[in-house]
Amino acid sequence: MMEENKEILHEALKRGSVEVLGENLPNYPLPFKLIKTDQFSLGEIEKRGICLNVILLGLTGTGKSRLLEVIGNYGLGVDYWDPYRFQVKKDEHTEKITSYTFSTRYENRLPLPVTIIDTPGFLNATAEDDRKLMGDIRNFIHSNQMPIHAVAYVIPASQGRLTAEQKTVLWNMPKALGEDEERIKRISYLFCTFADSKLLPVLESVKEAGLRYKTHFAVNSAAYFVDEKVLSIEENKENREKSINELLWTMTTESVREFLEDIQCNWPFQVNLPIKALKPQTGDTKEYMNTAPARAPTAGAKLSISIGKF
Ligand SMILES: Nc1nc2c(ncn2[C@@H]2O[C@H](COP(=O)(O)OP(=O)(O)OP(=O)(O)O)[C@@H](O)[C@H]2O)c(=O)[nH]1
Ligand SMILES: [Mg+2]
Repeated sequence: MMEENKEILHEALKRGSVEVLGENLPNYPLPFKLIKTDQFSLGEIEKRGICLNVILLGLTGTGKSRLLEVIGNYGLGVDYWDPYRFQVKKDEHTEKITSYTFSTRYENRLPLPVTIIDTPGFLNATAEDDRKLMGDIRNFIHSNQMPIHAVAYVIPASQGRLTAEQKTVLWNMPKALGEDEERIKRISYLFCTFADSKLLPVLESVKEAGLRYKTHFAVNSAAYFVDEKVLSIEENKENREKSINELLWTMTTESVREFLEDIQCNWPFQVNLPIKALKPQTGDTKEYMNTAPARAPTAGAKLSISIGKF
C-alpha cells in the first residue's frame, strides 16, 4: 500500500495497532510482518523495482535504533503536531541484526521503498564479539543479497574525544562491508546524534580516527518523540513560539530529508565476499589498544586487518 493521503495511511496503520501510552506521545507499534529470518516488512515487498537499503553502524548506545524510529516516522509522513507517533520496534538495546522495509510509506517523502538495517553496537562486549559482529553484518548483507545504497555511521555530536579503542573500532567499521574504501566512502554518511546545535565536536574526532564519509547530518532523535505537554495542542499551535524541541525537530527532519534525497543518486555497493573467507581469528581484547591509530590514518594507509584483526 503506497498512500498518497497521509491521513488515510495513518488511520489504516493505527487500526492495525494497539496504542501504547507512556510519558511521551502515544505510540502505535507498526504492523511489521516477518518475511524472512530477522527481516521485517511494512506492507507487501514490491517484487520488482528498487528498494533503497541503508545500514546503521556505530558504537553501542549512540542512537542507531532511535534514528531508525525517526526515519520511519518521517517516511510515514508524521508531522510535529500529530498527537501520536509510530513505533518500529521497542526502545531497547539491539541484540540482532534486523532489517525493516518500508514498502508502505508516504510517497511524498519516500518515493521508493526503503530498508533500514539496524545493527547491534560495537564496543558492547569484547573485541572478539566485535569481530564476530563485523562478520555477521557482512554475512547478513551478502546472504540476503542486499545492495547497499547508504552506510550511516551514528555517533553522538558531542563526542569530541575518542579513546584509542573507539578510534580503532571506527577506523575498522567500514570493513564490515568490504575493502573497497573509496566506493564505501561514496555511500557513507555521518549522523551526529544528540545534537543540540550545529556545533559538532564529533567532526574533529572522527577525522582523527580516519572515518571517511560523504557528508554529515545533525539530528536529535528525542525531539521526534517528546510531548510538548501542553493543555491543548490546538491552543499551543495558535500561540506558538517555537520551542527548542520544535527547532530540533526541524533540524532533524531536514537532515533526514536531505539524506533520503541524496541516497537516491548513489550507486549501490555490492557486498560480495562471503563470510567463509573472513574467518574470525581468536585474540584478546588488548588488540584494540595495540592497533589503535596514533593519528589519522591516511587514505592510502594499509591496515593489516581482515575481519579478524582489529
Ligand atoms: N536526547 C537524545 N536521546 C537519544 C538520541 N538518540 C538516542 N537517544 C536515546 O539514547 C538511548 C540509546 O539509543 P539507541 O537508539 O537505543 O542506541 P543504539 O545505538 O541503538 O544502542 P545499541 O542497540 O545498544 O547499540 C535511548 O534511550 C534513546 O532514546 C538523541 O538524538 N537525543
Ligand atoms: Mg539499537
